[in-house]
Amino acid sequence: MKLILAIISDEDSNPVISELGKEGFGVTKLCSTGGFLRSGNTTIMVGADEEKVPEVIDIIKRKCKTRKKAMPNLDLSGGTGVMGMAFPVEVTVGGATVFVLNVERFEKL
Ligand code: 2BA
Repeated sequence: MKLILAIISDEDSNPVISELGKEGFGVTKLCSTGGFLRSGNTTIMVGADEEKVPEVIDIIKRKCKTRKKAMPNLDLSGGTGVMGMAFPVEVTVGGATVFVLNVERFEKL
Protein backbone atom coordinates (compact mmCIF):
# COMPACT_ATOMS: atom_id res chain seq x y z
CA MET A 1 0.00 0.00 0.00
CA LYS A 2 1.03 3.59 -0.68
CA LEU A 3 0.10 6.92 0.86
CA ILE A 4 -0.27 9.72 -1.65
CA LEU A 5 0.13 13.19 -0.22
CA ALA A 6 -0.79 15.94 -2.66
CA ILE A 7 -0.58 19.67 -2.05
CA ILE A 8 -3.14 21.41 -4.23
CA SER A 9 -4.86 24.79 -4.51
CA ASP A 10 -7.92 25.30 -2.33
CA GLU A 11 -9.90 26.06 -5.50
CA ASP A 12 -9.17 22.57 -6.90
CA SER A 13 -9.90 20.64 -3.74
CA ASN A 14 -13.64 20.02 -4.27
CA PRO A 15 -13.32 18.70 -7.85
CA VAL A 16 -10.35 16.48 -6.89
CA ILE A 17 -12.00 15.07 -3.77
CA SER A 18 -15.32 14.49 -5.56
CA GLU A 19 -13.66 12.63 -8.43
CA LEU A 20 -11.51 10.51 -6.11
CA GLY A 21 -14.62 9.66 -4.07
CA LYS A 22 -16.56 8.78 -7.21
CA GLU A 23 -13.78 6.35 -8.20
CA GLY A 24 -13.90 4.72 -4.77
CA PHE A 25 -10.81 6.17 -3.11
CA GLY A 26 -10.77 7.21 0.54
CA VAL A 27 -9.56 10.77 1.00
CA THR A 28 -8.62 12.97 3.93
CA LYS A 29 -8.40 16.71 3.43
CA LEU A 30 -6.04 18.81 5.53
CA CYS A 31 -5.83 22.58 5.61
CA SER A 32 -2.23 23.60 5.02
CA THR A 33 -0.16 26.70 4.40
CA GLY A 34 2.58 27.12 1.81
CA GLY A 35 5.92 28.08 3.28
CA PHE A 36 6.75 30.51 0.49
CA LEU A 37 3.51 32.41 -0.12
CA ARG A 38 2.30 31.86 3.47
CA SER A 39 -1.18 31.46 2.11
CA GLY A 40 -3.63 28.62 2.47
CA ASN A 41 -3.56 25.52 0.33
CA THR A 42 -5.01 22.03 0.69
CA THR A 43 -3.19 18.78 1.37
CA ILE A 44 -5.01 15.57 0.56
CA MET A 45 -4.07 12.13 1.84
CA VAL A 46 -5.07 9.06 -0.15
CA GLY A 47 -4.24 5.50 0.89
CA ALA A 48 -4.30 3.20 -2.14
CA ASP A 49 -2.93 -0.09 -3.43
CA GLU A 50 0.28 0.35 -5.38
CA GLU A 51 -1.34 -0.48 -8.74
CA LYS A 52 -3.96 2.24 -8.17
CA VAL A 53 -1.40 5.04 -7.64
CA PRO A 54 -1.27 6.05 -11.34
CA GLU A 55 -5.07 6.37 -11.36
CA VAL A 56 -4.99 8.65 -8.31
CA ILE A 57 -2.23 10.78 -9.82
CA ASP A 58 -4.10 11.00 -13.12
CA ILE A 59 -7.23 12.31 -11.37
CA ILE A 60 -5.17 14.90 -9.49
CA LYS A 61 -3.44 15.92 -12.73
CA ARG A 62 -6.73 16.30 -14.60
CA LYS A 63 -8.47 18.34 -11.91
CA CYS A 64 -5.66 20.67 -10.79
CA LYS A 65 -4.80 23.77 -12.75
CA THR A 66 -1.72 25.94 -12.63
CA ARG A 67 -2.34 29.49 -11.46
CA LYS A 68 -0.40 32.70 -11.22
CA LYS A 69 -0.34 34.09 -7.70
CA ALA A 70 1.11 37.35 -6.55
CA MET A 71 3.26 37.66 -3.47
CA PRO A 72 2.60 41.34 -2.82
CA ASN A 73 5.43 42.23 -0.48
CA LEU A 74 8.67 40.35 -1.01
CA ASP A 75 11.24 42.18 1.09
CA LEU A 76 14.56 41.73 -0.67
CA SER A 77 16.54 43.32 2.14
CA GLY A 78 16.83 39.99 3.97
CA GLY A 79 15.23 41.60 6.99
CA THR A 80 18.08 44.10 7.40
CA GLY A 81 16.05 47.06 6.25
CA VAL A 82 18.92 48.03 3.96
CA MET A 83 17.55 48.76 0.49
CA GLY A 84 14.31 47.55 2.05
CA MET A 85 12.06 47.93 -0.95
CA ALA A 86 9.11 45.63 -1.36
CA PHE A 87 8.42 44.25 -4.82
CA PRO A 88 5.37 42.31 -5.92
CA VAL A 89 6.44 38.93 -7.26
CA GLU A 90 4.31 36.65 -9.41
CA VAL A 91 4.78 32.89 -9.08
CA THR A 92 3.19 29.95 -10.86
CA VAL A 93 1.53 27.61 -8.38
CA GLY A 94 0.48 24.02 -8.99
CA GLY A 95 -1.23 22.03 -10.46
CA ALA A 96 -0.08 19.76 -7.59
CA THR A 97 2.95 18.75 -5.56
CA VAL A 98 2.69 15.01 -5.02
CA PHE A 99 4.57 12.67 -2.68
CA VAL A 100 4.09 8.89 -2.77
CA LEU A 101 5.12 7.16 0.47
CA ASN A 102 5.41 3.50 1.36
CA VAL A 103 2.96 2.37 4.03
CA GLU A 104 4.44 -0.13 6.45
CA ARG A 105 1.13 -1.10 7.99
CA PHE A 106 -2.49 -0.20 7.42
CA GLU A 107 -5.27 -1.14 9.79
CA LYS A 108 -8.77 0.07 10.52
CA LEU A 109 -9.54 -0.77 14.13
P1 2BA B 1 4.32 27.70 -1.35
O1 2BA B 1 5.50 27.29 -0.54
O2 2BA B 1 3.50 28.84 -0.83
O3 2BA B 1 4.87 28.03 -2.82
C1 2BA B 1 4.02 28.60 -3.82
C2 2BA B 1 4.77 28.74 -5.13
O4 2BA B 1 5.83 29.66 -4.98
C3 2BA B 1 5.42 27.44 -5.62
O5 2BA B 1 4.48 26.69 -6.35
C4 2BA B 1 6.57 27.97 -6.46
O6 2BA B 1 6.09 28.32 -7.76
C5 2BA B 1 6.94 29.25 -5.76
N1 2BA B 1 8.07 29.08 -4.83
C6 2BA B 1 8.15 28.29 -3.75
N2 2BA B 1 9.34 28.44 -3.12
C7 2BA B 1 10.02 29.34 -3.83
C8 2BA B 1 11.31 29.96 -3.71
N3 2BA B 1 12.14 29.61 -2.70
N4 2BA B 1 11.69 30.88 -4.65
C9 2BA B 1 10.88 31.22 -5.66
N5 2BA B 1 9.64 30.70 -5.83
C10 2BA B 1 9.21 29.77 -4.93
P2 2BA B 1 4.53 25.10 -6.29
O7 2BA B 1 5.94 24.63 -6.54
O8 2BA B 1 3.46 24.60 -7.22
O9 2BA B 1 4.19 24.69 -4.79
C11 2BA B 1 2.87 24.83 -4.27
C12 2BA B 1 2.86 24.46 -2.81
O10 2BA B 1 3.27 23.09 -2.68
C13 2BA B 1 3.87 25.23 -1.96
O11 2BA B 1 3.33 26.49 -1.56
C14 2BA B 1 4.08 24.29 -0.78
O12 2BA B 1 2.97 24.38 0.11
C15 2BA B 1 4.02 22.93 -1.46
N6 2BA B 1 5.35 22.43 -1.82
C16 2BA B 1 6.02 22.63 -2.98
N7 2BA B 1 7.19 21.97 -2.98
C17 2BA B 1 7.27 21.34 -1.79
C18 2BA B 1 8.25 20.50 -1.18
N8 2BA B 1 9.41 20.15 -1.79
N9 2BA B 1 8.01 20.04 0.08
C19 2BA B 1 6.85 20.35 0.72
N10 2BA B 1 5.89 21.14 0.20
C20 2BA B 1 6.09 21.63 -1.04
